[in-house]
Amino acid sequence: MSQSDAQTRDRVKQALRTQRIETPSWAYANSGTRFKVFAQEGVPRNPYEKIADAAVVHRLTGVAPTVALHIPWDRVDDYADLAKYAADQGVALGAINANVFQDNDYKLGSVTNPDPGVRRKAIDHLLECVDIMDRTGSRDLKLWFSDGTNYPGQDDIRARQDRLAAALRETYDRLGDHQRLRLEYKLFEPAFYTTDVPDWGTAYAHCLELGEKAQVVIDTGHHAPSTNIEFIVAFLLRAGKLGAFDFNSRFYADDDLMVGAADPFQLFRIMYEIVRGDALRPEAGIAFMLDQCHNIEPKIPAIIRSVLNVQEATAKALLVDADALAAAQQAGDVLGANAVLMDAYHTDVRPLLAELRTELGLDPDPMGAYARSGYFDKIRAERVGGQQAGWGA
Ligand code: RM4
Ligand code: MN
Repeated sequence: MSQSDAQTRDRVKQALRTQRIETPSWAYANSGTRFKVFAQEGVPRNPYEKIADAAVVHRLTGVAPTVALHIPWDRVDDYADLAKYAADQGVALGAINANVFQDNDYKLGSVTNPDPGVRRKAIDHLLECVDIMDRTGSRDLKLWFSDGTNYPGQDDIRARQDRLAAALRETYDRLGDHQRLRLEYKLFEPAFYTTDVPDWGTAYAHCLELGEKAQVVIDTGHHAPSTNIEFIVAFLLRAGKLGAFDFNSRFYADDDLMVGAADPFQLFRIMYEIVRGDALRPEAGIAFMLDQCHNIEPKIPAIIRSVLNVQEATAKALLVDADALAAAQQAGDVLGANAVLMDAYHTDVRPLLAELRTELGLDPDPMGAYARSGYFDKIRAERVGGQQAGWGA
């Protein structure tokens, strides 16, 4: 290995040491499609057991120290106690995800509903989520709205934007100094004609109007086919308005498959823009979260695999030779510039990541370590009786 190779490895490993990936409580629970939820053995029955599983992922990967909660799925009487339990397990509570999409009252929308009483109920839930953040010490309130309409003429598109803006303003004004509002968009579903926050432009415009503490969430599964997501990353980072990722993979729509499974090259291109924008460091304030469902595969190893996929894409992005790339771009060397990027993408970074884990005192092979740990046999034996957690639980 030449001296510059050794320097590159050190630089890449140093950056990877600072990387943090947040796992979602709901990914540990049962999930499915609208056709069937296939129950699995050993699945958590309450938020405490979800946190125990998340702690296992962190212990094995070393880079997943926080767990996102979903309210009301993770509602408990004593959030301080839940936060303490998490700390005892070696993790912390992360983003609080509001849920204004699973109540009969929300049939025609939540914060954009034509009925002011329903809007009040929805906004009160968002404010309750900020109260919970005060108790859990969470920094981020993540908002996704299923609001929209199914038929032309069903409701006034413009009035719904006014209602959305008013709800966001009231919620934003309730945030503490260190709290932030993250607004997520999604192209369609469950509404099929109009969606009130369908794209990054809409989310960006609302966040701009709200102020500094409001930023956009990119859920990688929430775009039309062929959308250039790395362009959105570059644009929002430049504007200081990229707040978070919900990582997952899609083949068709909002599939929620493991990140990096459908298109590892896209994940690399996204992570390259993150590296280019110097946004990997935790101080840059971007929350890198997973938002996935493991319907047919075992959940904990799937989450470990997802964390490793993000890590591998990041390592490759860090390997891009920035000087060579800039020189080729300046010289108008189209093929040369492309080759610099592809060289990094084609590098097998798994040995480097194994080396990094060994240096951190971890098993170099987290998937194998999980299989050998006996944890699954333990939870399968212990978690009998009670109600397994899942959507709506
Ligand atoms: C939505 C969106 C949100 C997630 C819910 C469960 O489609 O992606 O982030 O909280 O699903
Ligand atoms: Mn999401």
